[in-house]
Amino acid sequence: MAQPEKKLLETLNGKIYEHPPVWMMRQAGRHLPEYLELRGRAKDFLDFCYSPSLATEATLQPIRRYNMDGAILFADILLILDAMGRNVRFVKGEGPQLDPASSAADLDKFPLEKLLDRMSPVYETVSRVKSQLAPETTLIGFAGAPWTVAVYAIEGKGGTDKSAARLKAYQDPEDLDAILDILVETTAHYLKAQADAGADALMVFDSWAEGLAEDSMDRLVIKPTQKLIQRVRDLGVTQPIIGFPRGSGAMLEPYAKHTGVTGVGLDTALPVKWVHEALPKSMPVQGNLDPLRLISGGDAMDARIREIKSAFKDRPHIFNLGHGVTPQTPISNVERAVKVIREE
Ligand code: 1CP
Repeated sequence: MAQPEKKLLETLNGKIYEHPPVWMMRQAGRHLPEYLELRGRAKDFLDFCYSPSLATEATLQPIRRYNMDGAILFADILLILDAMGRNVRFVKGEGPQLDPASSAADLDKFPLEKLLDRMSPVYETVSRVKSQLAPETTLIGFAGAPWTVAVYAIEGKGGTDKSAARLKAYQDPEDLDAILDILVETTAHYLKAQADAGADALMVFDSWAEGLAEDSMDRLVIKPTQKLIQRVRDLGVTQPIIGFPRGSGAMLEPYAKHTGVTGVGLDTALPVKWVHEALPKSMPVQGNLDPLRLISGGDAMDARIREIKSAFKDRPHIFNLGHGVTPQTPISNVERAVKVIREE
């Protein structure tokens, strides 16, 4: 018997559906009571990510509840910095903290094989999830983009205005470039390991692409992403890759054209009609419902979902949010959104 199609994967391969496939960033996590229960079983968040049994279960929870078209590997973009020896801590209520890297040498302490081996529980999670997913569900592996991971490495924490990293890019450009190069190489191998373990598609999160000057966007986001995608392809990976340069604004256009990504994630602020005009007509897009719409729900949420669907009806489109599901989101609104997207 023929396998049922993976709608999400087919969309990345260029297919257009009347009702787009759907998944949501942070679909696993704190808005789900079953996640909170599971989370309590691990010593800390890193242990949780490095436990294939817990991470597999967290990946599958939103699939069981919502029957999403895509499952995203449960892990974190900061694991790679922990593997590099930056001692990543997730402090309750304060977000991630780590030992800041003062130069590229701080990120170059261990041989690549050792780093990749440290992250091997992640590949084990990918292969366990893959064996338990229905054949029509697409499994998405991911990593942080070089710039976003560099921001965490330099600042030593999240939620900043990124000025230390942006200033370093101006004042110490050679060292910043060396940091990005180390991250390109490590991340390429990390993504390849996820692809080899069974990921159907890959996503590169550039969560801190916002607020960069045009020349900085080119140098810190577009060029390193282009290098990363090229390196992943050189390693033999054929899976489609979604790039998500959050906050790129009009620089989405050169990002989409020059990085080599298969499709792009759209943040909430991007005007959908502009996106449709600016990007090549065959390029898949994913996004951009405001996550807060899922808290408020109601007819206004339904209407906005239909507007986004309609704007992208003539191109490959994966329905998603402009950023992650927030902890306050009522489950009933996520259920409702999925129904509206599928016109059920
Ligand atoms: O249990 C908890 O309280 C931890 C909350 C949490 C979760 C559920 C963190 C800490 N990470 C994750 C999982 C995660 N992170 C996933 C898989 C789950 C899913 O999406 O369903 C993914 C894809 C990520 C990626 C990630 N981590 C990004 C990129 C996406 C984005 O949100 O822009 C970023 C920036 C991170 C760093 C991070 N990890 C955790 C937090 C709270 C943050 C952001 C901190 C900051 O503001 O800097």
